[in-house]
Amino acid sequence: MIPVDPQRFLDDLHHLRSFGASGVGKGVVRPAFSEADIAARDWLAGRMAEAGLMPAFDPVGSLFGLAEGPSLLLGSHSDSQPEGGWLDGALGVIAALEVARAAKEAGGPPLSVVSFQDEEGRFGVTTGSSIWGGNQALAEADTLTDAGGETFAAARARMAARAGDFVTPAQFTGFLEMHIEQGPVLDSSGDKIGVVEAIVGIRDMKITLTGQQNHAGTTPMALRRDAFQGMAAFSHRINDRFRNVVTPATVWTIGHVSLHPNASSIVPGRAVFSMQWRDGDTARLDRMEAIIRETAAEVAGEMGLELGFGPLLGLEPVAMDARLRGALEAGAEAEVPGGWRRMPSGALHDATNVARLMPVAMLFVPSIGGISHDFAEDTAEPDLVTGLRVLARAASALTG
Ligand code: HGY
Ligand code: MN
Ligand code: MN
Repeated sequence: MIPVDPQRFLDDLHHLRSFGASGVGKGVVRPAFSEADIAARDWLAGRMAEAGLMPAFDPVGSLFGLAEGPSLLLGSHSDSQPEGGWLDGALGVIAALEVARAAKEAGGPPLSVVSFQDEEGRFGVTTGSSIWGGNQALAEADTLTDAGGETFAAARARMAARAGDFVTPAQFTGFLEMHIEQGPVLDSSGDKIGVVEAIVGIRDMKITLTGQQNHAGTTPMALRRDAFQGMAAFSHRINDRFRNVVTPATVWTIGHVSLHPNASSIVPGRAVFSMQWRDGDTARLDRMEAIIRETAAEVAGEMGLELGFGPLLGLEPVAMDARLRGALEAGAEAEVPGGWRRMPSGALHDATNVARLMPVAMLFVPSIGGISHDFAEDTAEPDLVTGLRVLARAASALTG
């Protein structure tokens, strides 16, 4: 097995947390292209070079540490949610760095490392790997905006001085991504490792309802065209309309809302909100889209509101590669006999996009309390090290 150094791995993981450390628990604020994100990527590039890997930034800010010749690729992302945990993405990047570094020191197999950019979707959905994997054209992605109205093109221009060409995928024989589970399954079962069978699909779009901005004291209820009331009615109605279509595993979220002008004494004239839905079945995702569009049109019609839909972003459900998955399963059984399980992923990951280019597989470590996308996200350190060892075993087996 590749002789990984758990202490060096943990030290690097804690160091990465210092970029954008929130001051609340172990949380981080390191959204894509923020100062903290770019500083973290510069530090990572240095660590890659020290490990004997060649650092290479691509035009969208994803950072690769390349081994010479054909290699197995390991990694994840180092950007965070606006309020993020210290392990989401970071764990897979630093575990990859440690396994590749240890392999190099031991004269072992060539392993490359990646930290994809904007996995957390400040601009799109897993933007950096989505472009690299060919799910989305760069020109199209450049027009995407974040919640503050900045374009992806303007954001990536901040890293232009570092950027080379896109890295050629053909040099990689496959991709392994280690990640925190971000849900309650392993924490409640007591298993130490989850080997992912498939990653769900996702759809995401902005919806805009426009009414009439007006005085909140003088405008009679019957005469109002209130954009917030429209959004609230849509949200309520959609839960009912989905009832016969969804399974207990289907999820949908209105997570970002922008009301205009957002003042107590003004009937809101405009509501822009995100509508996101996820499921393992493409046909169900499509049925849900139709219901969303119909219900929004119905509510807008009844309440005298104008309706607009933003671009529909999406990723299809993806099954993991049997051979790579088998290597992770064998590694898990060797490290924690009987203490691991196969499971689906309800979170999205860069692996979904990379699967368009090469075989991919993923492993999870437990999330304490099942909490993620929150400063409180955490995993017990011995569990982090178990994950590192399983990754190292799988990387050895696949390159031996
Ligand atoms: O939202 C997700 O599933 C991922 O964390 N980007
Ligand atoms: Mn992640
Ligand atoms: Mn995340």
